[in-house]
Amino acid sequence: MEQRLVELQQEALEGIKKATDLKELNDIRVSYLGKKGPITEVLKGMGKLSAEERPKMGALANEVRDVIAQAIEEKQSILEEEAVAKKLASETIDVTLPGRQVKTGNHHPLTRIIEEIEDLFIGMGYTIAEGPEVESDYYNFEALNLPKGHPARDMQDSFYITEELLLRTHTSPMQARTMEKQNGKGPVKIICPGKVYRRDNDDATHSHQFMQIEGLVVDENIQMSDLKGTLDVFAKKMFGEDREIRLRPSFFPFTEPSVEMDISCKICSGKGCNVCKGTGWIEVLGAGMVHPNVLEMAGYDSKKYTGFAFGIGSERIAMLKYGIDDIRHYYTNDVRFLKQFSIHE
Ligand code: 2NM
Repeated sequence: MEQRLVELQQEALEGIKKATDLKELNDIRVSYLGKKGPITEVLKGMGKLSAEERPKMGALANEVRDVIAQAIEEKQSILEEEAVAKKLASETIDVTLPGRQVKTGNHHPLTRIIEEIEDLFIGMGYTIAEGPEVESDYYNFEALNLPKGHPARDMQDSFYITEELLLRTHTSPMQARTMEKQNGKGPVKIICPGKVYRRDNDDATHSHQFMQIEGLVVDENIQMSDLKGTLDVFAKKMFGEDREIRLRPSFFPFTEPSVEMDISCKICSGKGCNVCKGTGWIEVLGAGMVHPNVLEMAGYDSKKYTGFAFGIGSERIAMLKYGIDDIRHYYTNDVRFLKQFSIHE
């Protein structure tokens, strides 16, 4: 019996030593230490032993069981540690690997120009006023000194929705609305950016929908020199400090006098080239002193208040600044075009 117990201990210890995973180890525990295991079996035969031998054999059987249990416990913690180490190794992250590149978009060139112009005027104390693209005939024309029958209101030139409603042909209606809200008092200093619509056949320089930024300053003692100084700041900030401006007489129904502003050609510095068509000057925008009729219709006393206004075509400014040769590039969204204005990579 003693011999059998020693053999069992040896067998068990060997099995434990060879076990490679926790399941195998548990099987060993069940088969040696379980109720139906060989040790229990040996103890059942103790009845045949003498009274002196019985306690000795009992003590030995307990010892064997304890040795096996102890060995299983030790092996178990080793296998558990190994399992954790293996899991950690398999989950290791190489923090030195370069990350996957995230593709980012960027602002559209027109958006960039508009925001740049907005910032420039905000810096001079202007606020931004935005309004509806579907306008009434009154604000789009009447309030801007374009009475019924005026040639610029021709059905051929505007997108009418009803007799009284149309897609605005400029952002000036927003300026008429802003002036009107003042109840004939106080200064106005705003820019109105936004989409405008004209019935035109689209080509390299025309689009039936485009973006405008119009400016308006109304106060006591506003003069032509204020307009010229403002436009000079705009031209230099937009196109470079070495640019010069010139104002040519022009005509708009809502301003008197009216002017068009040119900037000196950056390409040839005034000598004449194909960009400025040999003149040395490039037309940039229209402007003028707000017509007394416009001020009066908005509720201002035109003897007390004067003002200047200007209209900037956003597409044209961006075309000049970035050297874009076809207005349609803005709207067709070819990524090869858009990518050239990316601030990334
Ligand atoms: C231009 C040229 C000249 C203009 C006038 C007004 C208003 F509402 F005050 F009468 N807003 N914008 C104006 C003047 C616009 O665009 C070429």
